[in-house]
Amino acid sequence: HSVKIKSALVSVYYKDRLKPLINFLKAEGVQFYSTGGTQTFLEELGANVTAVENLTDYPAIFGGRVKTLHPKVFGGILHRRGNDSDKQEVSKYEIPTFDLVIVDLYPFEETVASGASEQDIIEKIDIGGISLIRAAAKNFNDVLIISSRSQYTEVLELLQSKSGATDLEDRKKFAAKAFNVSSHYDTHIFNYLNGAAANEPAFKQSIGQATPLRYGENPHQSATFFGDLEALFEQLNGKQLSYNNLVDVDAAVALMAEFTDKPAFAILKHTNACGVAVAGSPKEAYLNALSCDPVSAFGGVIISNKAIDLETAEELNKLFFEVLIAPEFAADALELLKSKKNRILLKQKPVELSKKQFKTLLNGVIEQDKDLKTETEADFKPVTERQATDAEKRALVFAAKVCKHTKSNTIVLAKEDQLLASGVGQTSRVDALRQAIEKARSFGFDLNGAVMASDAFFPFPDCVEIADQAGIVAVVQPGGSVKDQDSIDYCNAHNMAMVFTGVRHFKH
Ligand code: 93A
Repeated sequence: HSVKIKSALVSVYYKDRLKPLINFLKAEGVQFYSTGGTQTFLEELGANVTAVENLTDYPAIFGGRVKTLHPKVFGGILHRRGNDSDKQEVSKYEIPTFDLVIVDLYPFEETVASGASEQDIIEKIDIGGISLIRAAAKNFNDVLIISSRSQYTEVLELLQSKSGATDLEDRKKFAAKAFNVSSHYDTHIFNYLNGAAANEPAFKQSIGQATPLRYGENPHQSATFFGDLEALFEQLNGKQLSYNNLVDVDAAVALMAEFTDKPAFAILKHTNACGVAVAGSPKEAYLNALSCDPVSAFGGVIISNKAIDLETAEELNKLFFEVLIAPEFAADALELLKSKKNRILLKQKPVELSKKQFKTLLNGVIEQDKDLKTETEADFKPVTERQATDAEKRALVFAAKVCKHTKSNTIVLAKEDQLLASGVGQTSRVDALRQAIEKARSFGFDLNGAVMASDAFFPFPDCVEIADQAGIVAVVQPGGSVKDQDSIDYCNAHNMAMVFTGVRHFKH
């Protein structure tokens, strides 16, 4: 049966993102009940709110440890709407009726991860909130439960489509999600108290809430995302991220983490950069990144390490792209970029990412540390007679950073602070180099004076030879081949500078 929402009990830890949903419910004339901090937030939005304390005639006590744990609150959730004796008790004890319960639990897991003291961690074991979730989920026959901030957008869309009402099927679906939330929550508490968190594989720890995706890598593949995207990004515009978007966003964020200083832009397609540049301003960085390969940039995922200002937004607005990620968007820039409804705009939060990565294979999972090693000029070991100039060294550092985030085998060609071209995912390094040279030329780049980075050593001197013939003057590579000397000899005979890093960066 359909239930039109007339009243809602709201108690949430993270308040941001709740605004659109509250505004909708407010317009539907919903009466709100709420706990302290949430009440203040709702009142600021102009909602009509009754404090839980006024409902129960009881203050929050013991520093908030007991605030919603009261028969009037739980009775308001759990009474059976169609049951005559329940109805009598409801009127006898003056119990309200809640059609909707919204809870976002104390962040237990995050508090553990932050290295907080045991006392702080224990205070983050949510008791009232988890009970509200369980109660409302149990009574899905009459009540809709929203058990995490990650569900707000989905619920808003649902309620909008049904004029503020829900069907039994919807409520049951959200009840199942609620027990997913509560069971994960308790598992984390168990792990913490059991001292097991440290030994647990990262892939098990990271399995967060499940969000169904429209489809996987291709439309015939079904897919689910496990995790909390909203902890990392605030989505300011656009449709739900697809499987491929998520993969590219992950690659973009990892690449851009290499560029923290001057304004930088990267454009990615299928996890590889087709444009990267560092410059004096975001606009310049964007235009330089775009000029690398404006053909591939179409439909790409773009990332900036600085706020998007209006002049940059005006340039971006000319391109069809899927996703734009930035730490901040100026109000006027955001307004302009929002003109395309499907464009995904993500404001990246300054949250640390997991240092582990894993994938399935052979019916198992492999887990490894992420490749977080970045070479600087100090790591360069000169191996040729001619030393790289300062400008060449800067370009080599830049090229090595991009190379590290490009699929193997790869060769990356760069000049100063701009990617010229790369050869990606080739079965031989020579093929990667040839692809890069040809690609750079096809976009009108002059390779004279350019530098090259290789993700792994050169087994033969053929790469430096081809590079030299194309005009490339400096090379960075890990070294370590039995035939290193052949490549070094070739460089010495042709006035090329080469440095070794000793660090291989395969990426598959
Ligand atoms: O300490 S609690 O377990 N005791 C409670 O009775 C209780 N009721 C709701 N924490 C409780 N909550 C939690 O408070 C909610 O899960 C939510 O995370 C938070 C909202 O508090 P406020 O509205 O004061 O910011």
